[in-house]
Amino acid sequence: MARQKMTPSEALVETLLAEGVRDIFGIVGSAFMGALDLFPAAGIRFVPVAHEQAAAHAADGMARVTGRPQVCIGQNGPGIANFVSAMTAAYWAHSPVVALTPETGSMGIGLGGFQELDQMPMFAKSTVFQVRVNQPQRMAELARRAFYMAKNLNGPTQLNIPRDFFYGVCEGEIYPTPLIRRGAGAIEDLEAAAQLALKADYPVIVAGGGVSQAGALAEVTSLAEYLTAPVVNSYLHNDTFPASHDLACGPIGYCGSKAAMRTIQKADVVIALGTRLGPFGTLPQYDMAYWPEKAKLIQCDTNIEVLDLAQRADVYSCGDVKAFTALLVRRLRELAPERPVDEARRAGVQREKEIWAAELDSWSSSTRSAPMHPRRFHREWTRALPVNAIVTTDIGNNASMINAYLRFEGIRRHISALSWGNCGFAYGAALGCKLGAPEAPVIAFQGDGAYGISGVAEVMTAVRENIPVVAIVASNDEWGAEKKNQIDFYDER
Ligand SMILES: Cc1ncc(C[n+]2csc(CCOP(=O)(O)OP(=O)(O)O)c2C)c(N)n1
Ligand SMILES: [Mg+2]
Repeated sequence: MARQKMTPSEALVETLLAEGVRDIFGIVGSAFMGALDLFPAAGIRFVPVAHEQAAAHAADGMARVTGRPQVCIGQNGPGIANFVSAMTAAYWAHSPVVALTPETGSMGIGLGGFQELDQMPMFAKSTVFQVRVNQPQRMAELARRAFYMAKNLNGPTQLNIPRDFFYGVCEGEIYPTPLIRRGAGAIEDLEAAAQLALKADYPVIVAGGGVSQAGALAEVTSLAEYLTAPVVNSYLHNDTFPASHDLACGPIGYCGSKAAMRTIQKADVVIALGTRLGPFGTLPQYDMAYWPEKAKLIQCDTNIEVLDLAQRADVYSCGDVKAFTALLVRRLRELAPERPVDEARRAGVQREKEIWAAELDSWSSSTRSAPMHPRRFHREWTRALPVNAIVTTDIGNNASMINAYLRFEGIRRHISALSWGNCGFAYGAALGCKLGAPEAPVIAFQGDGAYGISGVAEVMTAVRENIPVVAIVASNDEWGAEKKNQIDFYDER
């Protein structure tokens, strides 16, 4: 589209359309009526929620299942302030949420009028890019920039708009933002990775969230099969390798799979794909310090800021996980075309999995029915999940316990609060997941405490907007995870 005269509200809405946005989550407010008024004509569905936190979680959930930027909007001041926690969840998840944040009118900024708050500082640490529309004429350009940065820096962005700047006349050019390909990273790094992987006695792959985001499952599977390398999922990313695969060991980290942790303990080379290897995800578990400190480490991630962060590696590659892994496999096949399957290693993995399955089973077989033992409950409901189900998970004792039970066969299925760890994530995120993947059954799993923070109110949203998600609430009448701290460390007070 060539440059055209339009209102800034039109420029914004046209930009949203160019980016493929069809749903926007938020709560109505006088600050953005001009844009809101255009949504129906543009075919954009405005999904009103009960609390703005859920709007940002829904945009995040939708972004994570679609892989495309998604949008939330709210009233200046108190509405926008309610986004903060959810935006931070999206930030640590590298999820492209674009927050449209109308603010006090340009002529009133600083006067202490109605609903005033400087809205930039509070998102400074939870966005990859922020911009204030400083001239209404720049609406299309800056809105486009917010999408460009969300897509290419893999994280939430903020477009802050003085509320009077929705009106008037501007000239804008509308076109979709490009996705800049990263490629496989530097060829030298790829070669070093191939040499290291080839020499490994016991290579183990850590499949992080980046495997989902890059759509790299086929490539990671080829790499695992070529090397006969067991694969562990990073913490709260149980969907980054098919659970039924021979070489799948399940997740490391809090309440994860002992088979995964015992397996990675044996590694002499770890290939970390799309993970920052955050400290919370490698902490000792089940009294086991499983992280192989002496192993050589290869780390590939598209986000340069997560390399050399929590773990020092021997080979780094800043590249797209899919492209990197594909080329790594190709290079390995060149170097050693006839590499046989390591049957002993495969059998060893099988054995670890059987031992862990039997142990988990023994914890989960209580026959008591009222109240049912939580582990029995978790085993039963996770077994009943359809194979294409998407599960959003919250934070709490039960939400953590299910890490050992949740199995997925495909990517973009396990959508969790991750290291932000906020109670109240699951239900709002599930609303967005359902709109992003309408064919999939979507289950929001949380404790009763977390459900009270956000879920209960958002049931009104789900019913009114006809967004059929299933809430599973582990109701134990307690903030269980914190009660556990009081029991364990405060003499049961
Ligand atoms: C927003 C927020 N507030 C408080 C906490 C601290 N916290 C962590 S787990 C937890 C208890 C969760 O209780 P519930 O959802 O009922 O799950 P349960 O542990 O009982 O399974 C709390 C309060 C948090 N993580 N996030
Ligand atoms: Mg509880």
